[in-house]
Amino acid sequence: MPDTLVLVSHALCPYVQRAAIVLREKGVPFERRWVDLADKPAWFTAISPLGKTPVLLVRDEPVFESAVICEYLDETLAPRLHPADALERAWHRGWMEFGSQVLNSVWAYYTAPDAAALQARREALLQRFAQLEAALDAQGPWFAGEAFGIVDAVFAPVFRYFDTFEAVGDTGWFDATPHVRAWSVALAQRASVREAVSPDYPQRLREFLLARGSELSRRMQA
Ligand SMILES: N[C@@H](CCC(=O)N[C@@H](CS)C(=O)NCC(=O)O)C(=O)O
Repeated sequence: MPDTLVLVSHALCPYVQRAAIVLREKGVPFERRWVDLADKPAWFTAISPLGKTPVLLVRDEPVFESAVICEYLDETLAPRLHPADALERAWHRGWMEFGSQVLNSVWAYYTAPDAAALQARREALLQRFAQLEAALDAQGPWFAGEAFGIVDAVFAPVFRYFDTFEAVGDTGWFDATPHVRAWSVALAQRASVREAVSPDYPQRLREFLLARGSELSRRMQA
């Protein structure tokens, strides 16, 4: 009898998407339980020590922190997404953490209070993309070549922000990094990535960005 898996989710959370992508890549059924992070219910704070999504309930036992959830799923369910070699695996884990740092920089970007901060934070992100350009397998389609891995699941939700930024006229993100662009395009087409969010995600993200009161919000309104 397979374990019952419940992914406690927030509609816009990129860390939740990582776990949803890995679950879909594993081909296992799972249930979504949605939570409003602006009004956390008691059942949620009881199972999430840091008050954050995602939490994966495995036979009702909570596993928290997205990287831990992805690693747990990879250790317990086929097919293996991490490389078999320990040194390669360590390298992939480093790039997973890099993905979390890029998410922090994305947050800094869309909350930038003025034009100067927005520009400085854009340049910081472009520098991260240049580092990725040098690190990834130029042949693609995935980060490490032909095998889709957890690093891919980590970066797919990162790139989703840039689809929305580009859609609102904030363009040119990948002009200097063609391999990162190709990687992001391949990720956007992958079924596990598409299904990690609900169809209204782009609209919800737009509303969320507009409501930040930031320089980007003002440019979106203009
Ligand atoms: N390090 C955590 C980060 C998760 C995280 O930041 N989740 C956000 C939503 S995307 C959250 O739950 N924030 C609510 C809060 O901090 O109160 C992970 O990788 O799971």
